[in-house]
Amino acid sequence: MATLARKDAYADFPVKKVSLYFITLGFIALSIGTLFGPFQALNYANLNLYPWLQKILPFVKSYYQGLTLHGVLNAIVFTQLFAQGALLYLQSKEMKMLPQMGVAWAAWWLAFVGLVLAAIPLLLDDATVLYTFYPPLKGHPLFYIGAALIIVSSLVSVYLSVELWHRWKKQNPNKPTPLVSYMSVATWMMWGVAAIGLVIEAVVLLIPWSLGLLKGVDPLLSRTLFWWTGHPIVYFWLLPAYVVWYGILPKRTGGKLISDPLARLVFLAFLIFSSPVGFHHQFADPGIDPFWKLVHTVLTMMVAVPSLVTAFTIAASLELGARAAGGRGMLGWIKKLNWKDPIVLASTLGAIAFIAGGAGGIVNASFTLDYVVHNTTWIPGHFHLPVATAVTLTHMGLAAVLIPHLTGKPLVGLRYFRAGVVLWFTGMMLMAIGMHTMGLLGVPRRAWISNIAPNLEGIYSSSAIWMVLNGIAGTILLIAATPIFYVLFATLLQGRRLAPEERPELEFTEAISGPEGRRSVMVMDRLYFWWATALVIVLVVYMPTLIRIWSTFVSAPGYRLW
Ligand code: HAS
Ligand code: CU
Repeated sequence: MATLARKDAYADFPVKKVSLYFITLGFIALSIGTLFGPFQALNYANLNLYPWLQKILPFVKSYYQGLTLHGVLNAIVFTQLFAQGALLYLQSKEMKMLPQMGVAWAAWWLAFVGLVLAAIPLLLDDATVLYTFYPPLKGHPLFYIGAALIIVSSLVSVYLSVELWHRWKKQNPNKPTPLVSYMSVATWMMWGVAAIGLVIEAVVLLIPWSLGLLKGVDPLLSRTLFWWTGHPIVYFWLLPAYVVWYGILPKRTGGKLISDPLARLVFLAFLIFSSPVGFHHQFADPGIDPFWKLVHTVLTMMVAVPSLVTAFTIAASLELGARAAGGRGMLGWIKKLNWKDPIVLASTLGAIAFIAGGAGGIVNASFTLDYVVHNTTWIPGHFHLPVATAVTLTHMGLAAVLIPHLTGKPLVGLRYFRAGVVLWFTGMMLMAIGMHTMGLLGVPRRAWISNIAPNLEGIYSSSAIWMVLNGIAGTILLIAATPIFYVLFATLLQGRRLAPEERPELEFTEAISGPEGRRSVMVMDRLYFWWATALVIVLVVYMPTLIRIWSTFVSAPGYRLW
């Protein structure tokens, strides 16, 4: 083992350093956000530990403040920063080209400053508005300004990815974009269309309102702009994990991707159909024409199709590798997957959780069924499967390989990491069972129920057992998080570095059916055209409703409830 001077560590490929900075900042956010999770699970086990938490962390004033920190740091900040770091590196590595490095660092600084600005009011209980920041709940201007800077940073990442692709295309005019880069560019282009709603909401409504320049804002208009971004943001979280499932996972278990063009089609479908679906979060909102709710429902069902395709192709790729390693039987091959590999373990467990998470999503997307579960704990039960299990586990698994790969520092404590991953999966599955069932029994989401016990006797008696399960799951998750974060941060902070030839490689999957010589692949490669198509569709399904709501602008003043 050789010790290299720090300054030499990234000299071979400087994008490694900026990617590492994004990923590290993301994990710092996640480790803080995760801390509040068990307290929320225990709230739903009717244990109010907030007075006790206040003694250790005096700035925490309520369940709602903890929930805001949890949602913002985990769901919004961690996922975005990880995508910015990982996708930038994977695309640059595959294209063997550097992105515009100064711009990449500018994106990191924008995200960092945005995070610090938003964190101040969050920690001071001055922006307890939950991660959806629905008006008329009103937060401190710094929160909205910080959040806007974080979004601007993500848009700089859109530019970085597209610019790099554009340069590569100029140098390789008749070649199809390599697969991982294709998936990465499509993801960023999708986000480029998706983010517009939130940008308008922040710049035109929330920031001027919080600064006192606007007397009030229209809650329905704000919610509609929010969900323009709020649904596709979940695919912005998911697609970097899909990049790993398609581009890296099969390789690490000895398999191959079944079809390269099909993987492209999946990402193209996400580019086109991710955004025009936001009304499925607003089925219960008055003031939106049922016709448009129906259109968004149909498109929601369409956007589930690429995930169904993914389920079958990724399972087939895994089976291929496991059978090649001697796996037999209808399900017996599963034992032969390379479970010791952190990417395989974490991503496959995450994908298994997503089978249930996806099924729940389709229930939510069905207009009439959604009325039963809307605003109950069913909804957090649903989304912890895709985002907190499938996406977060995949990112953790990738980080366990990527951090040593980028830094040259050997992973510390792989066995602890694996144990943490299995416990994380177990805890999330148990919590999902508890929350889905409690939701069906009518327990509301986002409620400090352990603090308002006397009013909820009926709910307690019918769902007591599920509440206990929730508490147990939250405790398991606290135990799970400890070794995972310990291993990742101990790896980062150690002084040892491997010699370049000893560093772990990160190889991309090969496909059985490749892209060569296929006209369909070249058609799919016209990404500017598909990007414009995505924008047109989203304008068609949003503009009639937005214009109508705008024309009857209701000016609501701000409220602070907690
Ligand atoms: Fe959702 C609410 C509908 C996917 C996240 N969702 C939410 C919220 C979040 C969220 C955060 O229609 C709450 C927002 C809030 O705070 O109010 N969701 C869907 C639908 C899908 C879906 C139709 N959601 C996601 C993903 C998320 C996410 C992904 C995060 C990353 N969701 C809704 C609706 C609501 C909603 C309504 C509003 C409800 C309400 O009332 O408020 C679909 O895209 C899902 C398609 C997925 C599949 C599963 C495919 C399975 C795969 C794994 C295969 C396994 C393998 C392993 C390969 C069809 C790909 C094999 C291994 C072996 C060893 C065998
Ligand atoms: Cu959605």
